[in-house]
Amino acid sequence: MDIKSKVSLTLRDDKDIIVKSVVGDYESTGNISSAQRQASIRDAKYNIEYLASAIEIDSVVNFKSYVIWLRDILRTYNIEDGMLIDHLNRILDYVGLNYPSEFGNVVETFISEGIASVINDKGEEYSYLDSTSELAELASDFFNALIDMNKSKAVKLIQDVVEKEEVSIKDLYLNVFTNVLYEIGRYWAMRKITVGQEHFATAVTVYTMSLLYDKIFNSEEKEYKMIGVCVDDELHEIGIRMVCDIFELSKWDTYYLGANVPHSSVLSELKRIKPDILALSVTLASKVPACIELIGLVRRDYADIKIIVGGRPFNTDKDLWEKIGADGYSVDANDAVKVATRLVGGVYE
Ligand code: B12
Repeated sequence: MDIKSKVSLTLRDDKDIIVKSVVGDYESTGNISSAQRQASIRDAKYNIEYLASAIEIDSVVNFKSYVIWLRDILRTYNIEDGMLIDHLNRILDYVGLNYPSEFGNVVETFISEGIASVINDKGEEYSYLDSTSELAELASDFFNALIDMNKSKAVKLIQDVVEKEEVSIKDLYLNVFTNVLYEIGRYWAMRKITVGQEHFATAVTVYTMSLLYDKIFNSEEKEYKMIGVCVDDELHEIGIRMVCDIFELSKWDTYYLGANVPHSSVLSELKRIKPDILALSVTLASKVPACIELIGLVRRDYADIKIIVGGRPFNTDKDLWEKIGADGYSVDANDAVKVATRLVGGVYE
């Protein structure tokens, strides 16, 4: 086992003790309620989990992205950046005091880069809807209908452009639904909308996508087969749903297995369906280790199946797909078809 794997394993095994030490210290420095203490413990566990995963997958970039995301969330609660920096330093101090020095060296690289990004990242306002795309106005109208919780308006906006054949399904997926969901996530993280609004927006988007299915699924002859799946414990399934739908439009026979699929179920479907491509989707960087594990299992039994990966951690760290032993990656669902077709020796039209 290499040093990074040892460190991440140790951090996970000792998570509770580390958190007790880090959060316990806070408790003794001020008055905090029991609810605040529980929230601190939960958040500190997430932080250790993300740190351990980032170390395991050797991706400082993903840890920095996580720390900036956390900083921005804490700011919405008026928690100063200094608190986060202090928290990260406490984790580092704990590792320095309790484990061999080479563990401290590994953790220090990640923590110091994380702290540097808290300080240096400007945290400028941005929007996923500020786009030069011709569909920016439609995306913005759809977004507003969702946060107003106006389901019929949202659905009608999309049905109208589809009926008039003004927009292709690929464009709707990539330039409307994806951007809108990213913006919904940003609004949720900035506490500009509630969890309920976020869940509603997600459900209406999935519903609207399903209304397009008679245009996606047809009985045309298919040349290749693919299975699309989210790794174990990963609940974000809309990205891989889009990937599957766009493969289907490109004359692939697709098998969308959805969210949170145990490794054993993926393996049994591989045996049954015998696809040319297995497409794995990950959104949370902390689930990349599960993806690595699954790739290892597939390689052992199904050497012929090509594996492509995609999702947020791979878009954040562009070298990650290669490091974890996948055959291909693409930033979005459209390019995924090109990559896969090339991998199976086909011609992309
Ligand atoms: C909807 C949503 C949820 C829903 C998901 C429901 C569902 N049916 O999928 C629910 C409520 C379950 C959820 C839960 C959580 N979520 Co959430 N969620 C989102 C949200 C708003 C949209 C996700 C989405 O569908 N995006 C649109 C799709 C199309 O984009 P995509 O997945 O990136 O896919 C594109 C590409 O990446 C690529 N692609 C994707 N997969 C693949 C695969 C292959 C092979 C290829 C080639 C390409 C490819 O193609 C796609 C389209 O072109 C995002 C915001 C965001 N930025 O994405 C937050 C977000 C991802 N969630 C977040 C968080 C924190 C969580 C929770 C931890 C919250 C909590 N405290 O409980 C949990 C974790 C649950 C879990 N264990 O997985 C954070 C993650 C932050 C981080 N630093 O990691 C985000 C970014 C929100 C935010 N801004 O803070 N979430």
